[in-house]
Amino acid sequence: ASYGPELPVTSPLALGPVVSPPHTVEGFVKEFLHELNYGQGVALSRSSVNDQYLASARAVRSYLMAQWLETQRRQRETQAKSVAYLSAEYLLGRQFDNALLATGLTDTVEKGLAACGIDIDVVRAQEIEPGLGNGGLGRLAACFVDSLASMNVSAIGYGIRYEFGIFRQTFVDGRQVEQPDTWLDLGSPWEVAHPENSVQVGFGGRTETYTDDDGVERTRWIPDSNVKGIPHNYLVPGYQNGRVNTLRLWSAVATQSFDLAIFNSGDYTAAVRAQTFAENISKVLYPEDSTPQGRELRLQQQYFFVACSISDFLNYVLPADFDITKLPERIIFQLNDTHPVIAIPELMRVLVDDRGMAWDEAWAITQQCFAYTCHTLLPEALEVWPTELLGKLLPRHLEIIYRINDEFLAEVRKTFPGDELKARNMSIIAEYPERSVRMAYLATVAGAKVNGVAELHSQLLRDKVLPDFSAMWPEKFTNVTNGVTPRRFIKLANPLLSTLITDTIGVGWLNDLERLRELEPYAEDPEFRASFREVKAANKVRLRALLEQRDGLVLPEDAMLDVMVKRLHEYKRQLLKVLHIVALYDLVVSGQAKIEDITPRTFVFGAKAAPGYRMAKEIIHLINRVAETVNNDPRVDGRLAVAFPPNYNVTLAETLIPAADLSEQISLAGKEASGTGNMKFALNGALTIGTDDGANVEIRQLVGDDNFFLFGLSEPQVEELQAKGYRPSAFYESNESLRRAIDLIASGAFTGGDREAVGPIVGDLLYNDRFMVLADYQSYIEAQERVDERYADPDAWSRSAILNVARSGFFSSDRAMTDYMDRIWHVSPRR
Ligand code: B1H
Repeated sequence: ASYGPELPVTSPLALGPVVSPPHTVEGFVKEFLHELNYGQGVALSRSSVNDQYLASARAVRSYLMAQWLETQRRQRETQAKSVAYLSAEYLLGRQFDNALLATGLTDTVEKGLAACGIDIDVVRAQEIEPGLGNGGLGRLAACFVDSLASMNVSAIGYGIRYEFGIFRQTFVDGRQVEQPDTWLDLGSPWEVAHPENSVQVGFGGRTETYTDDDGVERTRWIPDSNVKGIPHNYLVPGYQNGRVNTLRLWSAVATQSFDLAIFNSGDYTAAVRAQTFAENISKVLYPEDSTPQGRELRLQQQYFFVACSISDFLNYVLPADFDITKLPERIIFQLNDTHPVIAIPELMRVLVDDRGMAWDEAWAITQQCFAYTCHTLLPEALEVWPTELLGKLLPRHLEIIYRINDEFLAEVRKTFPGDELKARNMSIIAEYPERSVRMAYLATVAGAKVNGVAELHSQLLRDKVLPDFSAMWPEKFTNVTNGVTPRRFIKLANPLLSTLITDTIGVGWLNDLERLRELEPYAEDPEFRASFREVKAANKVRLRALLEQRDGLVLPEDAMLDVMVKRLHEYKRQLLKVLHIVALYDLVVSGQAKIEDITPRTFVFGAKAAPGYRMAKEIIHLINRVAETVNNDPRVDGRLAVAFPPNYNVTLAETLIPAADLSEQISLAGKEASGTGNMKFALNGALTIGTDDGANVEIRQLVGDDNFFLFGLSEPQVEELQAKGYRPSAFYESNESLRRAIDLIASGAFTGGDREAVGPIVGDLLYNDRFMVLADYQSYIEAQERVDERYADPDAWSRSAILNVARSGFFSSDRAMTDYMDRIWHVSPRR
């Protein structure tokens, strides 16, 4: 067995390596029919599309299995240092095409299915993507595990198998309505569950001290309830390199022992309630992005998955005779934001309480086994847990955190003698407004390294969020700029561009993305530019067809495609985009501009709002109302159009991004940690209009100022304006176009005369405007005029677009993984 205790193989029939089915059309068809007939239990002639999808997926999976088993065998043999990525989210996207690409089976399977009378596209469309993440943070985790496998790095991803992923978004009268994401309903062919390798995790109860057999005083935790974590393995194939890594996601179920105790007490309903308590833990993904909910269930989720993961790694992945004092030579746990930070006291608890290690030795080990990535700058997004809640749910962990803090504060007082304020500011425990644990501080104290996700973000993290820590431990802080996987976001998403690239520079660029540089000279080649434009045009045709079939949306032909897709958040400033659209609309309907003088543009939005985020939902409503009005106004004549397809997800992104001309990355400077959509657009030949924020800064530096439309305040200018007192109404009063746009919205022109419906938005813009939409308005409009000018010259535009592709190779997640390996993990790829 690959996972769990090994079996002695007694029969010669069972000896020898596991072999994959032959990579031929016949080989696949045989495997497929086997899965269909014996797995699904249907004849081909009677099979449903779902049967066909499940059987194809399982057939494809069986090609990966031998490699997966071999990857693990080698790992057991070499015991190389591994990376364990701990993340509460993995926004994987569809698996089918990715598995085909990794195995090189795309054509074989297409032909095999065709031989059975099945259209592969129909099968593809049957897959519901596992939406086990909210946005950039979850998608980043998915890109990273892809890159680790593709670079032949020994790595394992740990997370939660949510029964319901990110909600399905629908619009009712323009307002967001959430539907549960029932992604598991029709079967989940990509996972392998191992209930026999389940892990038990405790909650609640109390701690007690006792004297062990050697007369040593020890502490133990006596939980008052527990749940069982069942691992579900997902295969993470490297890109055509024979490695298949593991993503292990945990689902929670009730334990028998716990239930039995209650059953025996005769309280049936209490027993069922216990069952519900357990199963709730992995029930649903919290749909907040960038602002955590301090709910008890969320802390339960966090502890549940990290406790399962640490136990799994120590007890199943490591050999039974492993010398635990050597743990740092074998593993580094990378903490994806603070969500898994409770793993730090958990490892301490396991080492000290369960394994009898001395505190100081355990702490020295723990400090080498964790590294922490911060993904935010917004103060409200930094997770804190009230000590009352933490102590109730995890009493032993709270004690451990207190001791870590005591020893840390002693160190602070030694480093900054007499500075009690410093000690209070740096304390892991905050006293106001409520005694609570600052998870980012805990991660910084315990972690070997702390990194931000783009240069600007890492700098602000050091200077603004954790200045005292970076003064105390400057060498702890580093940057790793995010990246995206070119396999999914170029090769799979944009096959036409991929073919053009390969035809031009040859193969090999997909796992050596800096090679896109070789395209640079072709920016001057009229023939190449024409081919490049053809690719873009074909991708637009593909998008039009999809949106028509998916949502009944009919996009105009031959317009600039101006795209803003990301979570709905005030700091990302979808409202600034709305103001631009409204201003253009106003120019037309007021007769200030002739419609023929307006560059035809189709604006596409994609955005989910956290269900409890009122303002975000109001903004969604406004966008839908503006879309309705603009699209149906005969004076506009279809030259401006707004499309807001519901339920933006990875699958839609893969068709939308390759079709885009213009990428909107317009957050207020200093608020977007990095962004990763920005990278996907640049790599697919869209030009960016953006602020100097997050990774935009690096995109602009790489592609060049001429090929990037920069606008807006810089981060220091934002600070300055804030300090001297920002008055949004001053901008409203002094800028006519802005005033007209806001007045038009306020008049109810887009809401059928209903002014109340837009009251909250207008009021906030004029009297609060925390993210300085009005301050950046003029600069944004001027940048959009530069966009129109460039677009009017197709050769100039294509030249810039090609240079965006050629110069964005840096944003491969392979490069990000190399940076993590060099700066943080100190592991290297296998040969
Ligand atoms: C990012 C989150 C996030 N930053 C809390 N923070 C969550 C915070 O469920 N929660 O409570 C969920 C997600 N997500 C994003 O991370 C940043 O906003 C992006 O700028 C960045 O590109 C991305 C990946 O680093």
